Amino acid sequence: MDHRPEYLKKADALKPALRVQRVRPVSGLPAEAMAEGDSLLLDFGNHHVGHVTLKLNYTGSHPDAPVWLRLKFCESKRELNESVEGYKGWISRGWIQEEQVHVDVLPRALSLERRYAFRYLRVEVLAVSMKFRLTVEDAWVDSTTSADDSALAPFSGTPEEEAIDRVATRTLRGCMQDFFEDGPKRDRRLWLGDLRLQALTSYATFHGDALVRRCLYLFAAAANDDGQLTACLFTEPKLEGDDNWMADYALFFISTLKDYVEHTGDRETGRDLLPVALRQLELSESYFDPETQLVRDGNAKSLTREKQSDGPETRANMVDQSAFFIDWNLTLNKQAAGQAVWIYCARDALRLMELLDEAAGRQALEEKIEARSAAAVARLYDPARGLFLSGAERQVSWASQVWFALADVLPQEAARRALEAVAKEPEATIMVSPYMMHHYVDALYHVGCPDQARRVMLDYWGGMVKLGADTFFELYNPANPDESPYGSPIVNSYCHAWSCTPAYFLRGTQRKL
Ligand code: RAM
Repeated sequence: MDHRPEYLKKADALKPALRVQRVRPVSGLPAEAMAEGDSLLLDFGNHHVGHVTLKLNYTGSHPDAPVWLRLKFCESKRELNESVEGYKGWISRGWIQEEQVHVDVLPRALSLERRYAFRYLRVEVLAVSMKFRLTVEDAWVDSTTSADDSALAPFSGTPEEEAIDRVATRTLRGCMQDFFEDGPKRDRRLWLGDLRLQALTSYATFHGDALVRRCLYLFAAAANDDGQLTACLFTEPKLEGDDNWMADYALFFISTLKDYVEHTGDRETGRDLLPVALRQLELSESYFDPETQLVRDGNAKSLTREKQSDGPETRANMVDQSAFFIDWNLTLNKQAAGQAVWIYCARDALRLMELLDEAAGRQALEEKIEARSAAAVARLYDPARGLFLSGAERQVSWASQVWFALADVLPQEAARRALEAVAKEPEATIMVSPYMMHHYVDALYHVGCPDQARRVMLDYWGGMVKLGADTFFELYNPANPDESPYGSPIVNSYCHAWSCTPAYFLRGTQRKL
């Protein structure tokens, strides 16, 4: 029987009402009347997600020609200096928050149809006639979120910690709309990998349990005919899974459901969705070589850019259906980390079955975990170097060590040594996203290094705070803050779901309770 329509009904019933707050700029108004070529910068004081209205009027003679405006919405100040013209990256320039509008009649309250994610708005006058000047009398954003601010307990720590917590919770708040968006600027989609981290952070902050439940049902409803979960989905104009499959993201449905049941005690939802979760494990069998019990090598090809004959690198290859995502580092070999992610999620499946008193299949799964852990130690681990190596080229990466630490494959002491050893390998393939950094911090806690975990978190996320972040970015490489896997930072998202987790760590909720 196809349960998807039923799942969709449940998801729809959980659609939240958005909370709206009208916010006006903290600087920029009142402003001088503007002639052609003039511009005005409005600063709304913090990051907002919402709809904007500008109250426009004029001075001088009755307008004898339309006003032509360019409006540029920016999440971070640095975006103000980036230009759309030079953009040649492979993600659509449609995401760039820039508009040109003509206003025929003044006065007018110009309400823009799109929702924007921004703090700064630059209003540039491309044209007014010489007979009048444009005035901006008022401006506001109807800022929306489904997060319940009253559920957020005050947090006290050092000033550094408090600043990080403030930015982290603001990030999650901005992403909490009809569902957990990955980024309210881009891609405005529900991604499974992001959802897992948003859910964990939400339990420690806004307590958006119903929103987590809704998102689990959305994924279940958007599965393909084979039961496979997509990496991300669209809800408009109607629910549809993206044709983008990631092995790790599908498996994280298990962990997200396990965390949800563990946190809420909602066994009914757990039982309802358990078959969807276990189906991901069944489907994941195709990633393994039955001989070696290892994830097949070759996943490094996933998400790499394909060079097109007619020009620069322009598009991502997301075609390999067995691809693990792991991180945005395009040179990362994913075999070892993929193996560890599978073990991690399979362990979560066991825990979920335990929570739901589901005995069937538990022993067989335990045996599989044993076999695949043993295969990893025998074939991927180099005891002399104390490191896991990945793929035919025996690549040393941070991601491999981090995920094997989280997967509990080695005794704690050896897992800790692997994390220490990789730090001494200058050639090791690095982590590039806050998503991967989250797992590094989590791994440090997990192997019993809370001080170092805290330090890494404060340095990394604190680095973004020092750059002036109101919300945490999708990508941040301290050594090169301009880095983007998309060809230019102009399409980067500066309020991004998977970056919100310092609030989860700071507020003391650990993955394994
Ligand atoms: C990017 C988005 C999203 C993430 C995927 C894998 O496209 O930022 O949040 O989950 O990568």
